[in-house]
Amino acid sequence: MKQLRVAMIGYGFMGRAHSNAYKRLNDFFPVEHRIVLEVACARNEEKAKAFAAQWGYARVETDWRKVVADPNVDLIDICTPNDTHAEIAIAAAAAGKMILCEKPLARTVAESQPMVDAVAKSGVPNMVWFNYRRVPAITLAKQLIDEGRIGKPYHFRANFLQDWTISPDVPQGGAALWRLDVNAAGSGVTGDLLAHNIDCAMWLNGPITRVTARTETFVKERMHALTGKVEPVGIDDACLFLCEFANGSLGLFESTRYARGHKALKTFELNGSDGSLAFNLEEMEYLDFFEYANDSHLRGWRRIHVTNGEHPYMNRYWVPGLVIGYEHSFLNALADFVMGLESGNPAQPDFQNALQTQKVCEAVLESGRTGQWVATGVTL
Ligand code: SOE
Repeated sequence: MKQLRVAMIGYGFMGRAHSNAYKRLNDFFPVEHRIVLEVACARNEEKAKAFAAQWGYARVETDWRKVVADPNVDLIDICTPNDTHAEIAIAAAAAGKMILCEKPLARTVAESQPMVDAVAKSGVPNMVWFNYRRVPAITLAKQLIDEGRIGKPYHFRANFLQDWTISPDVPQGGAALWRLDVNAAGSGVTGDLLAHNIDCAMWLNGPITRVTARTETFVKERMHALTGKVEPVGIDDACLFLCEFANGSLGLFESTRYARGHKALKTFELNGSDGSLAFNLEEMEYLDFFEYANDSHLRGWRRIHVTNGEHPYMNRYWVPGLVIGYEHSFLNALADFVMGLESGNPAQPDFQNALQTQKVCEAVLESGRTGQWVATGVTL
């Protein structure tokens, strides 16, 4: 039995999602490593203490540099706002720690590349928490595509729609709303939401080569929670883009925080010569599949209830017909990471892979500014 001593940096929503995964890994997955919740780190000691007590971390720290230097820590989990990812990850790699980093990898490609270089130099295991790949229905979609059941892909379309920033009274910045502050987040829906869709899209359908985008900031000024002043909003509130994939198919993506009534409507559809696949996060236990090869009088969409033992990850959970949820996507991701350590076949997406998503995000934002098609430079 090996210990895997975890240092959690950050205590927000993602800190909770990841902590839940650490707590449950050894209950559900037969891995050799035993997770130890070693230390929770946050600048605010009271918040760190409350988080550690709630989730069962042994101790707290207020300085991430001490955590990175701590010989009793094996793995650094970066759950802090995007502007801090690079500095922490580069220091953690230099200290020889494994790194799990919340998405997106960083704010920009320029900030991400040194992170990729740092883990390459030190050779530490690393992964980015693009959790939706580990929703069993999406993993099943990947399996069906790899089995050749879709044929030649023609179209990939994806949405990620929310509505929580419509009110101009929502401030920007600070612990709760750093996602609205361009300095902390790097971008708006592109890095926060479309990054998930781009990661899944390139995993399922290969590299995105060119994009053309239209971004919009509907609320131009918001009070900044830290300064108390009304300041310009620098993030994209909405982003729509068209793209080309290296395999010749066309992509259509939309994301917004202004789709009244939608909280997290994340969907995708892939249409190929021999079939189509469709997924909707609001019904995440289902994958819809149209197979053209059936006898014509039987042709039609079928709903696969992705809960059988032979479906991805599901043999680790309950009995056929019983569902798992959002939190299990993080648990499945962690299991893949730890199994990757044990098998010597590292789990994806690692930093190098997540850099490719960052490149697409950056090309999308550039196109939003210039109105031109932009090549992504993705190398997968
Ligand atoms: C934003 O509301 C958010 O929490 C993202 O930051 C997550 O990555 C996404 O999965 C759900 O929405």
